[in-house]
Amino acid sequence: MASDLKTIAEKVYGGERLDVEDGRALFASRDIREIGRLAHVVRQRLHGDTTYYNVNRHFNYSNVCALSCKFCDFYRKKDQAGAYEYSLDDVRQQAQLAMEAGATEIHIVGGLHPWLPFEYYTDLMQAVHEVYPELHIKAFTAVEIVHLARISKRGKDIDGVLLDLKEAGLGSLPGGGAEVFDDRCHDAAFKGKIRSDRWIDVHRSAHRLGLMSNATILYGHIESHEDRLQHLLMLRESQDEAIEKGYPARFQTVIPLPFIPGRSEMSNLPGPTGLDDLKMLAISRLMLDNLAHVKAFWIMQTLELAQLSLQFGVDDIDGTVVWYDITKVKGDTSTHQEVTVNTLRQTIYEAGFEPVERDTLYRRIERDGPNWRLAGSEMVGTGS
Ligand code: V47
Repeated sequence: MASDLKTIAEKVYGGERLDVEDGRALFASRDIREIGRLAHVVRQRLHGDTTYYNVNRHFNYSNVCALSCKFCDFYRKKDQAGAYEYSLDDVRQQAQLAMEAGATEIHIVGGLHPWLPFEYYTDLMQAVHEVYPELHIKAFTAVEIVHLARISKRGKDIDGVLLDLKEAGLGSLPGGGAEVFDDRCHDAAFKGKIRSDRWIDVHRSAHRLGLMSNATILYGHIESHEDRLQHLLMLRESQDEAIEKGYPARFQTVIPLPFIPGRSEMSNLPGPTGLDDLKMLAISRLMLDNLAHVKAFWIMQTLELAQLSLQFGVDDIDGTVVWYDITKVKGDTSTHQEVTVNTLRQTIYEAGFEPVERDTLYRRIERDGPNWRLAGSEMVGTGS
């Protein structure tokens, strides 16, 4: 029997898991207020008024990519205008800047570079770690990890790659590269990328090896509501497995990413509307009962919508970011996309919530300018 929002509300109040029919009913419903209200019930139960942000940096080591995904506006082919790859000295400089600013996290991803050797990636981790050991390195999507396994001369498997990176300083995996798990979408928009089973395999390995990770879904392009729902259910199933098997790590956060047409090959598509953004965030909160956090990535959803989304199930609006090269909103071509801590806090306060600075693992941070510490421990004296 098809579900309606009344049945779903009863389940939400009773703390019961929503099933696939409930998910279909949520996507089919036009009652955005009720969907938002229910997601808010779950969010309040889990986090009260707490809303997380962090002081972070993004670093894209290279935009050169062997793939040519149609939705992607970031990749360049080698020798194409605008193609770049950063040296280890550039990386050290980034780590130094992150240290001076008192960042707690650096998020490092790049294209599938055709000739950089495996050692570049471990050296990259080590370079950051040597300059600023307190900085949490969240790096490499599952797609990059599979690429590293392919290029490693000694034929490393996924576990081997993750262990080497971990030893070199890797702290956790970001959620990128998942796109939409559906095969039809895969073949039409990101053929050549790993499929859903491989993406989940990599995260399973990370969780087994004690590396926390995040999960994304790229929505608002050629996928259907059913594709979005199946994607969320696959993530939920994978998290169930991590919990049941007692893996030391799991998915922390889901980050629904709205498709930004930019100058991609799919720039003829409009991308999702604000209403769709709110609905997607709220449904993610409702369906993913075993993931602790839902993040609106303000770079993509905009800070204005991220603020509103706090009433729609979201408890995290990401961080200060500073430089971001993968998507640019408002037709801008600059990679400088930064908000200050004051703006993030003000945005959260104004929406009626309590801003809490977190580290990558959602531990509270106490801060005095660029100097910070995990709540209750020694101050990290990083600022200049
Ligand atoms: O993997 C690429 C997506 C992802 C476009 O784990 C696009 O904390 C929209 O994963 N429009 C990278 N999205 C971003 C990402 C992320 C961001 C913030 C936090 C975390 C985290 C992860 O961006 C890519 C891809 O799925 N992407 N092109 C586009 N045109």
